[in-house]
Amino acid sequence: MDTIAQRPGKSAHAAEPTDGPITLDELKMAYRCPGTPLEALRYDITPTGLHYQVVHFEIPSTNETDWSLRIGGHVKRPVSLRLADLGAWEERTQPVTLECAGNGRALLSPRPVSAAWLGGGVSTASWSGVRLREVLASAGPRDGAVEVAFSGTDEGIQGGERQVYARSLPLDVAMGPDALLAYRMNGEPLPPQHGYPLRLVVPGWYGMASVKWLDRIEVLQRPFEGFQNSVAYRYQSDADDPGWPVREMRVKSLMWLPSTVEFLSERRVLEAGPTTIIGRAWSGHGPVVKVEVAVDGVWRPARLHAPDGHAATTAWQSWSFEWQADPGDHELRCRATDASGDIQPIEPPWNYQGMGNNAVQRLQVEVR
Ligand SMILES: Nc1nc2c(c(=O)[nH]1)N[C@H]1C(S)=C(S)[C@@H](COP(=O)(O)O)O[C@H]1N2
Ligand SMILES: [Mo]
Repeated sequence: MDTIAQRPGKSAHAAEPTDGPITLDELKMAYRCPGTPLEALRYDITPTGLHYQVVHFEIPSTNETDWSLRIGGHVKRPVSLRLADLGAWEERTQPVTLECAGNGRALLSPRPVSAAWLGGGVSTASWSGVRLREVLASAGPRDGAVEVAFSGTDEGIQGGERQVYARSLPLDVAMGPDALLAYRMNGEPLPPQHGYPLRLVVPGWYGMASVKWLDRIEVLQRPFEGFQNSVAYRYQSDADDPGWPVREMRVKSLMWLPSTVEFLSERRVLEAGPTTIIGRAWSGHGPVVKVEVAVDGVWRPARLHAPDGHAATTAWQSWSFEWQADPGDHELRCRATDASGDIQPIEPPWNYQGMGNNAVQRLQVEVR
């Protein structure tokens, strides 16, 4: 198990959780980290410009001519690779659902002060690149290796600590079949905001693991103690609790339905009659096995669609629910269950940094 000690006196969030109004700092973070609009759930693969985005500091001006990927640490042969060198390995393309671990944070009470996500911090892209394990194997991790650390070219200050954005993975995950070193997103070179020229993509894990603007990989003999592992991204009960590391995505689902949306309030209005609610469901703990929809508190099974030509373990699954909408105000909710038996909670699970909120979505609609 991960036993990284939390650093005394350091906190990932600059302010205490609050029930007060959204602050100017949170508004700045919201522009830096835009979410996917709910109606983009119509797409199995989120169009690139609608994919949510997280940038901790600033988008670095990485330039492909100066860039290289260095792999070192506890390896037999340290290597340095240019983008063209990755052509030596077989290219793979796979759809991967990424969700920010802070998604849903602003729905918590009190609200941890950071990126004030509602529900839009989740999207699916088709990523192309080479398998991380094949590239790592060429450097040859030595006996005694336990973790692999990845760092980007972006640098900033968080918790008073100057740092480059860096995260680690346990060796078995890094050497697993799914992790990709990706150089294309939806068939195009990575856009600047999504990690150009190369990023890590770790299916099943919350988004913080998928390091963008990747230029360094280090194989380690002991657990990594970088800020983003040992201070940020932990399930903590309070500022002094070392907590537990945030890892795989908790089971979750979202829904959308055709309706007329009111400016500002996003209140939804639709005509009485048959209507199809559509949605997506995902989990980092095995495929989703069941989705249910509640209309005014009565749960009924939704239809879970077969994965669209891809493995249900790396990307979300689509589902639908036929609803006979009768006039009146209604509350719709949806919840998913995964293969491990985990089911979404009705009430948000609270923790100090607002991580992993997978509570059921609620949608208010007025049927006329
Ligand atoms: N180098 C670097 N990688 C990063 C981040 C970052 O700020 N810097 N943010 C992480 C977080 S918290 C998330 S949720 C995902 C988001 O990926 P996206 O912006 O491509 O959607 O990138 C991750 N990789
Ligand atoms: Mo994130």
